[in-house]
Amino acid sequence: MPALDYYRVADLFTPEERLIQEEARRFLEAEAAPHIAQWWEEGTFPRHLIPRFGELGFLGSNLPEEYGGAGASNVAYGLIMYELERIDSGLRSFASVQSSLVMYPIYRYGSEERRREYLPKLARGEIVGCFGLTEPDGGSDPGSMKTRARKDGSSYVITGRKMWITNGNIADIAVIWAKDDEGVIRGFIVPTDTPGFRAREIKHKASLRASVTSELILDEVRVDAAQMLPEARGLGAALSCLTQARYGITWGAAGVIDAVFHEALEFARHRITFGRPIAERQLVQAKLVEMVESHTQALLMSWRLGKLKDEDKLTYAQVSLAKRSNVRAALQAARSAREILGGSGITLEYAAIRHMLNLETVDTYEGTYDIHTLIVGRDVTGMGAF
Ligand code: TGC
Ligand code: FAD
Repeated sequence: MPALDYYRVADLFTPEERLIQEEARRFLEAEAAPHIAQWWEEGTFPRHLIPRFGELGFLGSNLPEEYGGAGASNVAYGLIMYELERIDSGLRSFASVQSSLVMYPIYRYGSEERRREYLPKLARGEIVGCFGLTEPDGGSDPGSMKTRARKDGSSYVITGRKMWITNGNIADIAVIWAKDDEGVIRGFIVPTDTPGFRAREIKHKASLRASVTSELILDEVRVDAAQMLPEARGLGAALSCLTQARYGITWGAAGVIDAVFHEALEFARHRITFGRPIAERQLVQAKLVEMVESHTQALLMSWRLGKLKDEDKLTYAQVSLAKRSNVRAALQAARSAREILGGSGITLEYAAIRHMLNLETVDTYEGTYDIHTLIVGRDVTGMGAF
């Protein structure tokens, strides 16, 4: 199935970017699409795909090759996220966390020794990382975190709890954000086999079921001071990682609209009611056109953000606008597709309801819809309303 592309946005991609997208689609159609509904229903993440993601350059694709990245453009990175989320938000979440929330902070804020130690293994998918910022008392305001890192000789001793952590139970390392003795937020690379570190998987999710979500409990976890990210000082460092991940999510949301549009269109062409295919009905066409419209807007926004990012001109509020808009548009598209499918749409035989339920998480994590409204609101008025 060719990608939905009403305005020929792909003409703006380089040949290399188009090739990366085609290869990702070919692989995911063969290896993930036939099984994703089952993984989702069983509540399992396909761990066997992790090294394959590494081989294909899905992990840290926009980081330099000398650290194991693929040195690809930000648009190419986005297109990989588009293809992953076109299959399922859980697959994209895995890659987002590994690339933008684990590799990026180590690359951007880590010492040269830690970069060389961890980045190539993370890029190959030999080890898995997770990112612990959110705490049980409220994720929207991470500056109020309670986790503490007490300096003790040449070590830091970390105590606290992190909630809703993607990859938590399958991670070999966790990037943990904690306040030091001066109350400054610092980032630490914590091997998950360190005594005092525990991960508890969160079960019974009705969303993002093909993804591992965990609570992390750190009880006097002692790490060498060399595990700290020396250049990360203050909340802004942690938030800068979110900007990278949110950028990828804007592309992933467009991928979902592509998936649910094609599914709904195919169904509508063949579903006969009152003697005619429902695709001939104006009310059904209106829903399909809204999907094409929101996909076109989402793709153009993401592509423009990618170019601004390549030119180092991107602001985090610009990313917030697209995260907010593209994810909400994808959620609406998935709901409309589910509606077009009628009763069939409530089964996992079709992807619409799985995407719809996944997107309830995507609309909330990485900053809720309302928090992104307030981020852009502050940017345009100069007045914070948090
Ligand atoms: P505030 O005063 O706004 O910011 C503190 C400093 O940070 C700077 N900053 C950013 N820098 C880069 N990127 C961003 N996105 C930034 N946002 C803010 C800011 O300029 C400031 O710098 P400086 O030099 O002046 O100190 O801090 P605040 O405490 O008022 O918080 C503001 C707020 C609400 C925007 C922020 O806390 C926020 O974004 N909250 C939402 C939290 C969130 O998104 N959590 C996500 C957790 S990770 C996750 O969900 C992973 S899901 C898996 C997946 O990605 O697939
Ligand atoms: P709260 O912050 O308690 O917000 C509750 C409600 O209040 C929301 O509707 C919010 O918009 C609203 N609200 C809050 N403050 C304001 C305000 N000032 N004005 C108006 N409304 C407001 N976090 C990580 O650190 N790492 C991960 O890997 C990760 N993965 C996740 C995976 C899943 C499946 C989920 C569900 C979450 C994940 N998160 C992760 C956490 C996620 O980022 C948080 O859930 C999110 O930031 C919201 O925090 P909260 O759930 O505590 O809601």
